[in-house]
Amino acid sequence: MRHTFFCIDGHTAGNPVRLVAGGAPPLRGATMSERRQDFLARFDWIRTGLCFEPRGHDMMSGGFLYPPTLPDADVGILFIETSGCLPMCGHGTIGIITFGIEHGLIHPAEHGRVRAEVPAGLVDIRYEQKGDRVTSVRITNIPSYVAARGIDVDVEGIGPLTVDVSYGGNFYAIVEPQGAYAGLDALGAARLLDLSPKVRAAVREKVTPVHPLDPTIQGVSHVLWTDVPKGEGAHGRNAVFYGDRAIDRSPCGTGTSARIAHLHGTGRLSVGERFVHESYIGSRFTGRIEQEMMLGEQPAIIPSIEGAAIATGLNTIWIDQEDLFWRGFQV
Ligand code: PYC
Repeated sequence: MRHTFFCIDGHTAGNPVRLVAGGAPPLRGATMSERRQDFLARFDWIRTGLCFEPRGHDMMSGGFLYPPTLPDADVGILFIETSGCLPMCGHGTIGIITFGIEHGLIHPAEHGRVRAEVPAGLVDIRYEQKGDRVTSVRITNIPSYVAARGIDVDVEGIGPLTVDVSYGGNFYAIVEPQGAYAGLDALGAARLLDLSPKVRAAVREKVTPVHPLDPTIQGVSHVLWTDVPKGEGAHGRNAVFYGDRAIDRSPCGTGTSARIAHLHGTGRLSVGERFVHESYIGSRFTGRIEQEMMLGEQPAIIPSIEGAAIATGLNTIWIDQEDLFWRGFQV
């Protein structure tokens, strides 16, 4: 049996976004969070088939559009990537909104504004358009907060590290320069890829953060290595590790949100301040703290992140069950 998926491929700040415009499976669930669980239980082969080799690669990510379940949302988004279905993905949202508006797949009630229901909550998005091009997308993200501080780990290959955990739509272990970690360039991509899963595993042994309002969102999934910026006008640089072998080519939207919450929580960034974040390859997102708030008992902030995406082409992808690798593979 052959399944057909009509995709718009592109990238946000260098990281891939595959918007699956045709072929989304019907999902059960009263919220996008419940639909995410349903997709993972019944249709995960679509994610692995579209994201893993031979149709994807280690960094592949994207998403599907659904009618929202919330009355004040314009669209629902389900994210897919190599590690699973993220509760929220910033670079993915920037790409999906850009391609969705440019190709007439999203019909917002108000021009220049999309309210998107993602599994982690409702995000308010403003976009700028010149002609048929969306040139910029700003996401007012879900509440972000510091989940744990001062976790000591001893990681083979780099030694002792003290890390914090912060939430920006996913839970991040945040590693600042210290001890044997002298910055991104001193380490290099190959060592980052080798060390990050070990850091993540060591942090997971010590702490399992659980979202205060949605217990299906739990556990450290990403590692964010921080550094001083390279370019003029930037305030920080990062490498975000996700999945099993990926370093985000973009500055990572949820990672930037988590980092902003972390800087705020440690007294280094105030409400209203901008934070220009550079990725490993030098692309940028501009973050800002919009407001402080409480998430249940948890002090949190609302961050915004702004960036741009560009489509690279249309892609009709077949997943044919006659194909030995119809579910995809990772080496
Ligand atoms: O932009 O939020 C993001 C993201 C998560 C994983 C890769 N990118």
